[in-house]
Amino acid sequence: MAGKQHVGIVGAGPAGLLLAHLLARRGIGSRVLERSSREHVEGRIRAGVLEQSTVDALHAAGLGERLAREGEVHHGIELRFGGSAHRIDFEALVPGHNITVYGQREVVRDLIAARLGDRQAGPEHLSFEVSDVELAGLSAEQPELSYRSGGERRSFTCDWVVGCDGHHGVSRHWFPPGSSRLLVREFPCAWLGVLAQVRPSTQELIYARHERGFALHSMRSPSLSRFYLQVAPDEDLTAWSDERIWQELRVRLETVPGWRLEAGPILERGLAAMRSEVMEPMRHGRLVLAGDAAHIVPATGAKGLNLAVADVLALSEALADWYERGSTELIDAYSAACLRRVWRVQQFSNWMTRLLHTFSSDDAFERRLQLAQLEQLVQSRAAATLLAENYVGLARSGR
Ligand code: FAS
Ligand code: PHB
Repeated sequence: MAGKQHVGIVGAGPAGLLLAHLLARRGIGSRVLERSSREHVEGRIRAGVLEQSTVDALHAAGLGERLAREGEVHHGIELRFGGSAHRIDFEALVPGHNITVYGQREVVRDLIAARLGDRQAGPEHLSFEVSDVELAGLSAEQPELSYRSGGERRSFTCDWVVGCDGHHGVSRHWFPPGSSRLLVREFPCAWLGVLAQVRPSTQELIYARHERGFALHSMRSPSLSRFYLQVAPDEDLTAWSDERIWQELRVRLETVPGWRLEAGPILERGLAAMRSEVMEPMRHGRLVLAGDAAHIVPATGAKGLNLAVADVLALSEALADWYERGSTELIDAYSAACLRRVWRVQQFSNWMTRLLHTFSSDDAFERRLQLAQLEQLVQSRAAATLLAENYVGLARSGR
C-alpha cells in the first residue's frame, strides 16, 4: 500500500523509537520499520547506565514515570586495582551530576508502550517483523522505502529517511559510493555479559582492573545483577559454565579484604565486541543516520545508548525546525554537531578501555604505565574530575 509519510525510520531500538516519539510530540508523523519481533526487541539485554541528560530527556518526553519509580540514582563508581578499592565521588567532583541505573530493555519497553498507546499515530506507524527494507530515490525529494511484511511487498514515500538500524543495519550502506567513510578501531577482546538473579554485592558499579582481565559489577534492580568479564574476541561461550563464570568473577572482583561476591542463578549470557566505529558524515541528502547505525563505542564508558539519545534529540529538533520553519540550518549542521560529541565520547571510551583492560600484547612496561595512570586517577582531583565529567555525561553542547 503506497502512501506518503513525513519521516521513514528504519529500526525500533531506542534511537528509532525515541525519534518517532519526539516527532509525534511535534505533530510530525513517522513510520518505523523493525525487522525483529516485538518480543525480541523488548527482550534484548544491553545498556544499563543512563546519563543525567538522557534521564532529563526521557522525563521531558513524558517517558519518566517508571524510570523515576524503578531507576536507581548513583553518585559514584568504584575502581578496583592493585588490591584496593577507590571511589570516584561524583557529588564531590561534579556536584549535582549523577547517573541512573535503568536497563535499556526497560527504556525500550517504555518507548514501545508509548508508541503503541499513541492514538494520533497512523495505523501502521510501527511495524515489527518486516524484511528486505530498501531505499529508492535517495536523490529525489521524496525517497521511497519499500519492505516485505506479511508476504507482501509494500512501500511509501517520505520527506526524510532515518537509519536507526544499529551496527548491523542496512541504512549506512545506502550512502552513495565515495560519499562517506567508516573509521574503525577494534580491541583484541570481547565482553562476556551475564545477567544473574542475585542481589548486587555492591551499592555502586565496580570497574576492576586485574592481571587476568577486566571485570565489571553492575546491576539492574535490588534482585538482579549484571556482570561483564573481559574475554578473547573469539571466545567460545559454551566453554563457560555457570561455575566457571562465578569462579572468574570472584578471582577478578574479590581483591579487597573482606569483600565477597554473592552468586545466584544465571538468567542470560552473551558476548559483545569491544569495537569503535564512526560513519562520517551522518547524513547524505534526505538520508540521515542516528545511534549505532552511525557509531559504536566500547561499552566500558557506558555511552552507546546515551550517544544514541543525544543524536535523536538533535535530529528531532532539526526535523521539527525544517517542518515548522522550512529552515535547513539545524539539519545542515546535524552531522558535524553530532560528530563533535561522538569523537569526545570515542576518546573517553577508548581511554577507559585501555586503562582497565589487560591484553596479552601488553608488555610489563605497558602494564606499569597502566597502574601509574590508575594511581594518578585516584590521587589527583584533577584527573578524577576529568573521568567523572565524562562518565556522568557531557553537556548537550558536547563541551
Ligand atoms: P539498536 O542496535 O539498539 O537498534 C537497532 C534496531 O534496528 C534493532 O531493533 C534491529 O533489530 C533493527 N534493525 C537492524 N537492521 C534492520 C533492518 N535491515 N531492517 C529493519 N530493522 C533493522 N551500550 C552501553 O552503553 N552499555 C552496554 O552495556 C551495552 N551493551 C551492549 C551489548 C550488545 C550485544 C550490543 C550489540 C550493544 C550494547 N550497547 C551497550 C550499545 C547499545 O546499548 C546501543 O548503543 C544502543 O542499542 C543503540 O541504540 P540504537 O541506535 O537504537 O541501535
Ligand atoms: C551495564 O550495566 O550494562 C553497564 C554498566 C556500565 C558499563 C557498561 C555496561 O560501562
